[in-house]
Amino acid sequence: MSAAELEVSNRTELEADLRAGLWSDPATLPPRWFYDERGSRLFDEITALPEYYPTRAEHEILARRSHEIVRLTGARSLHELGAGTATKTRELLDALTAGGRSALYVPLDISEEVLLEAADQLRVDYPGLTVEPAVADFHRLPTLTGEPGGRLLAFLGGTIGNFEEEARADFLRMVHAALDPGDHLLLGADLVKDRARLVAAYDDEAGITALFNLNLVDVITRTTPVSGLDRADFVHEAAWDEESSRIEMRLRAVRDITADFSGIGRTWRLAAGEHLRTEISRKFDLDALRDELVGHGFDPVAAWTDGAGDFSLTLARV
Ligand code: AVI
Repeated sequence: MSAAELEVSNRTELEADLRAGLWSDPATLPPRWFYDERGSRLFDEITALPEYYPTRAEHEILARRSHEIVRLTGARSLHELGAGTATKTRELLDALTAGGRSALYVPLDISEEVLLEAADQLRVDYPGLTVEPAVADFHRLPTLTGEPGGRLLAFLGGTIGNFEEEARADFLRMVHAALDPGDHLLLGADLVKDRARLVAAYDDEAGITALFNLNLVDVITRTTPVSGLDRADFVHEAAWDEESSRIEMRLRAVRDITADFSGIGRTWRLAAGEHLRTEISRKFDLDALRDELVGHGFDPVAAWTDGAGDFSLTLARV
C-alpha cells in the first residue's frame, strides 16, 4: 500500500471507529489509535517506568521458562502476534535455536516498518532462524505457515486484557481455529493485585501515560478534519473498576466540548466532567483464565508467574 493509500484507509477506519464509539455511553475509542509514531515511542517509555511492572515481570518469566516452554511444546516455529520490536521474544528464540537448531519465526504486526527493521536484525543475530514477517492485525489472522503440530503462537504483553469480553472470546475462537492439533498458544496476562499498584501503573509520577493517552487527541485531529477538539480540553485518568476487574483509561473533559467532525458530518458534545474511555486493561485471575481457555477448546499445559506473582504466562495446547 502506498503512503497516500495508507492515509486514506487510516482515515476511513478511524472515522468508522469514531462513528461507532463517540456517540455511545460512555464514549469510547479502540486503543489501537494510541499507536502512531509518537504513541509507540511513549509506549516504549511506559514499559520502562518504575510503576509499570508487566513488561519486566513477563521478561522475567520468559528468561526463566523459555527452554521449558520449547521442551514442553516441541515447537519448531514461533508465531508472534503484535511482535513489535521482538525484544522479549529473544528469550524464546534463544531457546528455539539452542544447539544450532534451525527454526522459523513469524512476527505479525500492523507496523510494517518496525517489523522489517526487527526482522533484518534478527536474521543477523540468529543465522539458523528463518524470519518471515507478516503485516497483520491480531483481529484477522492470516493462514499460518510452519509445520502443523509444531507451532507455538505467542500473544504477549497482556494485550489480551485490552479486549472487551466479547472481543476476547472472538479472539480465542479465531486463534483456536487457526491452529492445528499439537500446536500451542502462549498467552501473557496481567493479574489482579492491589488497587494502588494497578492505578499507579497507569498513572505514573512522570506523567508519561498521561502523554500517551492525550496523544490520542492529536492522532484524531491529524487523521480526520475536525474543529473544536483540543488536547488541552482533557485530563488523563486511570480508574480501577473492581466489578469488571479492569483498569479504565479515560480522557476527562475539563470544559464543555463541541467538536465538528466535517469528515463524518456529525457534531460530538462532551460536557465538562464527562469522559471518553480510551482503553480497558483487564486483570485476570489465573484459574478463571484457565477455565476460559478450556471453554474455547484449549488444553492448558502450564502456567507461570514472575517471582512477585504480578504477571502470568499460560501455555495451552490445541
Ligand atoms: C498494550 N497493553 C497491554 C498495555 C496495558 O497495560 O494494557 C497498554 C497500556 N496502556 C497504558 N499503559 C499501558
